[in-house]
Amino acid sequence: MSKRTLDSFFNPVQKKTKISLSGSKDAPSNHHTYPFAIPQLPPEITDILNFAPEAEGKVINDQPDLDLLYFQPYIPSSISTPLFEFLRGELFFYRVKYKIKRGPIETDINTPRFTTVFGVDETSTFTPQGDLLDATSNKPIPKDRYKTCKPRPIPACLDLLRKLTEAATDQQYNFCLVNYYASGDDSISYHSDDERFLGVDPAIASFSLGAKRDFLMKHKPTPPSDDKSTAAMNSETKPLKLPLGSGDMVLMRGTTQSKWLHSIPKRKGGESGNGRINITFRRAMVAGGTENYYRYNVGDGDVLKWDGKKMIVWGEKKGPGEGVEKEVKAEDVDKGYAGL
Ligand SMILES: O=C(O)CCC(=O)C(=O)O
Repeated sequence: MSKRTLDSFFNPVQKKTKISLSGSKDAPSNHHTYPFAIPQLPPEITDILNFAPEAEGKVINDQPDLDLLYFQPYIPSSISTPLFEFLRGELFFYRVKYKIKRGPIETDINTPRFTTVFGVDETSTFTPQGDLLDATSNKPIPKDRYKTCKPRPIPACLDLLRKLTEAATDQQYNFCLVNYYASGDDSISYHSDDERFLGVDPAIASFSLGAKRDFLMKHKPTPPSDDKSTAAMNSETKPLKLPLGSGDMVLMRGTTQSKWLHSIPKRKGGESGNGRINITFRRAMVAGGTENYYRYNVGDGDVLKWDGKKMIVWGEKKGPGEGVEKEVKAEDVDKGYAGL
């Protein structure tokens, strides 16, 4: 039996499912927490997206504790650029700043990429009108459930991809995080998405659109032991490198988050200056997860929007059609990822 057939046998999660959702004739997605409405995907994109994944996922589990399903690509190649352009042009983003305290030392962090987030943990659900209900009682949530953030529903343009991904991966997701790396100066440091609010061994589906960027992975340090494979992991071996192209998707599952770290390092030259979008779907279990995601991906700074050439501060218009106040450059220093 070929490797591919064996993989499909042991990982019977790659289903081609057609989910019909409305196209651009419907109203844009809006919510009282959105700075502006987000249009529906045009039918030219949805019609083809419905047939994702384009390629069969390849299992990568030949290293200790690693379990990936790598789709090259997942999003059909004919629509990966239009989808990238659509999301960059229509979503609102943030450049989040925050402080972290390690012992007595407080450090200012400038997140070295643009971020945005949608969704709510599984203790709450949105009604079609966008009101939050308790997931168990179906009654309005207590006023103090979310103290530091206002959760907002996933807009239709990302919810279609979420539903397709749920069907293809046999997982459920209630959060969508979006990163925009404007240039090779934007990055995400080595970290793992192993927060307790995601539960044990979370599955995270991670999509790439736009410029190709390297996704590096390395095993977390393990306690000293005589075991040769452990010693090999601890020595500075070369990281695993996945050169993620437009439309690719990596499903990280099993012990990948608890045992491995991943990053998108800064890069000079190449196509990174054309911009890259990353979309991750995850499932948060408790309200603390919702607070965390909004704190580190929305924060309390300006709303930013793509003006066709660059990200600008949105909402400081001087007159009709004039929105340019201040260009936001990728100039921040990567002081480390502290996405807890
Ligand atoms: O941009 C990527 O591919 C990785 C994003 C990531 O690691 C994260 O959002 O936690």
